[in-house]
Amino acid sequence: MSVRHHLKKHRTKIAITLPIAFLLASSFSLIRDPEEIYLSSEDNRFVEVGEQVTIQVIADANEPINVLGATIVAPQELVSIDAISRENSIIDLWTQEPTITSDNKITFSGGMVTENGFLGNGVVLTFIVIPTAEGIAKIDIENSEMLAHDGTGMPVSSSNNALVLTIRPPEHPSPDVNGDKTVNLFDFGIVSARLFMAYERAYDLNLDGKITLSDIGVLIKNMGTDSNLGSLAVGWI
Ligand SMILES: [Ca+2]
Ligand SMILES: [Ca+2]
Repeated sequence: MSVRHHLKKHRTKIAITLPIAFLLASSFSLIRDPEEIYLSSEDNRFVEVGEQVTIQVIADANEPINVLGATIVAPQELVSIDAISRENSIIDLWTQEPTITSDNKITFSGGMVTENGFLGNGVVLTFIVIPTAEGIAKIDIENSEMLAHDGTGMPVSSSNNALVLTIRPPEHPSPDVNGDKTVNLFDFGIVSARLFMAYERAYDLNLDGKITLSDIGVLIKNMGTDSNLGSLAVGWI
């Protein structure tokens, strides 16, 4: 069978399967650069206004480093940074202590005093943000730097990974109905089935007292906001 014939015969199947495969791949993506500083939320990243969200700054080094620093930037109109903890930090000596600035940033730098430098994956600091308004809050890392522990002190090439929080109004159920930290087709399947079942508040995503297609609409709007599918609008109404 020719490729063209195969494509023609299976056009519908391919048209449906490809986007699904892409969504699943982006949901389970484990691909990362070798050296990086990234943000990790211990909690679900689908959060509500007023909730405390704990975020860790993690350094991931595949070659030994002994100095690192960065600036964390959080959008002032959506979240406020509430507290910082240096507990269990891989940094032994802070050259710039992490503090919250008036423009909602945390800047820090420091070094690791060990014979072999730091290698692997470790917590740099932990901070808490409190969402203040509904929307998509991109918490970013700027000016990150990691220096090699090889006697040269040269910067190692590193990348940053931002964290995107999707903030819903207070008391609204999370669109991540199965609690696996992503909104995808699994959640879609669960809420779709609920259209035909007895009312449960946990699936009433727009909180209007009934489970309808509007709740599926909320779910779809929240799909893929953690991948690079583009900025999708979020709304609960
Ligand atoms: Ca989910
Ligand atoms: Ca509803």
